[in-house]
Amino acid sequence: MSSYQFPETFEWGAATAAYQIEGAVKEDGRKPSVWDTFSAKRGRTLNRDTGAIACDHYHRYEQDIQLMAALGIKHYRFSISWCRIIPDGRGAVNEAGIDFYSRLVDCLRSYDITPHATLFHWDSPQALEDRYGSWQSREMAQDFADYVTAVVSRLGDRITNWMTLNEISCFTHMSYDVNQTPKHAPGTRVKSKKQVWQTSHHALLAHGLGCQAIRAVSPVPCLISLVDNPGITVPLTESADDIEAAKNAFPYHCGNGGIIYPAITGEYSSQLLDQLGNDAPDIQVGDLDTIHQPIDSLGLNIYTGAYIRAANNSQGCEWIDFPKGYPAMHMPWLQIVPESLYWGIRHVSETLDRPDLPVYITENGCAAQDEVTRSGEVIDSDRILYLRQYLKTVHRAVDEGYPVRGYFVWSLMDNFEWSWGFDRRFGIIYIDYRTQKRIPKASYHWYAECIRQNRVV
Ligand code: GBH
Repeated sequence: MSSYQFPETFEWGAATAAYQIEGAVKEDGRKPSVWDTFSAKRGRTLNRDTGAIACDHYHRYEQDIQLMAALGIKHYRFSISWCRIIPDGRGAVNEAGIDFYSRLVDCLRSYDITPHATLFHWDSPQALEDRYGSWQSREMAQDFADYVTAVVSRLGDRITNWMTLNEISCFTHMSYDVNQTPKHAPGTRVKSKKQVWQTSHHALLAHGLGCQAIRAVSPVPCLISLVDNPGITVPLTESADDIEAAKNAFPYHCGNGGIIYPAITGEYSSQLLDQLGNDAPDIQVGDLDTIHQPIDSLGLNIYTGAYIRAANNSQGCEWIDFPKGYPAMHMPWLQIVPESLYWGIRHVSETLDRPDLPVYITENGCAAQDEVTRSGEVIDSDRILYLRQYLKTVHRAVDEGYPVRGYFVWSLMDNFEWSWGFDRRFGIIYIDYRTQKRIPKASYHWYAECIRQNRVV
């Protein structure tokens, strides 16, 4: 019948993260995360914004869930805050913290919306930063697993879709750096690249131990996924040579070979290890087995891509710079490359030796310079333009038989955009931060129509 139709089973959703929306940072026993500490320091976030109040979702979740229901999504991806559950990072469980997520989940389920919970979206407990430098220490992996045990044993009767860690590189390689002050919390200068790779290795161990903990304590069968933001290599033309070049470039790009490869294949990619030499992390006996746990799906967060073409050099490929004036959305890194979704799904499926592994787009979306009109609307036709083009390439992947199961737009609502504070808006719902009023944008209404018709409109 109509074009761009998705299968009936396709899962439409929206995503958020705890520190970016909840606020209420001192309530019900929560203690600081590294992002509270970092954003309170001068010069770390734009306008010195912090997540102290953010969207006040902690108090307004019912209203937000009503907006999800009106949108028509049946799947909601959110994250759980470690420092609400175990405020000191290790030790006593704060039942009041559990209660918040329990209420949230019950409310979601009363609207027939399936919860997909991310167990860690960058907000490490400050207490563990003070104790041993958080991800610099191997101890962080076991503390994470203990926190996971606390959550899953209490909420696992009602949450059956678990995501371990969101975008390992963003809270390791963007948080610990040798040459500059890192843009992400805790913002630690370290002496060597090897130390940086050690932090992501510890995060991989946390993923592995976290998976084991979930399987051990979940009271019912559940699904586990790892969420990553691989750099996506897109063939400049779709000639056979450029496609081959883009595929070969994939394990080299942005450390892909050091995050999803070990998690899915049990090995750091050989290309990456050659590149790293002495900067490679120390890997203890058994680590790769711990990291390489069976998972049920891979979540991909994709916003943009890099164009690649075939070349006569040792790697057989060339990275193409974006020309001046290339279309981009409201972030310096957010060039519009719609095919990045299609190629992300395809490269994962073809290069990780797991062609059947289900894939979700766990984040895709963009920042735009939204303004409220006199009549009180936000008409973000630019975001619709972006989303429509990207979704069409997800459809292409479905059409060609790649195992892509669902799509979560980033984000349900405008929120604390990390070092950019509230200056950048990624939501399909506008937040007026002075009044906390929610205004569904035009893109919200457009997305509702896609969901209703189960196709890209
Ligand atoms: C996601 O990360 C996050 O999961 C989410 O919390 C966030 O709100 C959303 O994106 C929007 O940013 O500054 O040139 O070094 C996206 C992955 C990885 C994209 C780091 C930007 C930095 C490029 N991001 N990357 S640069």
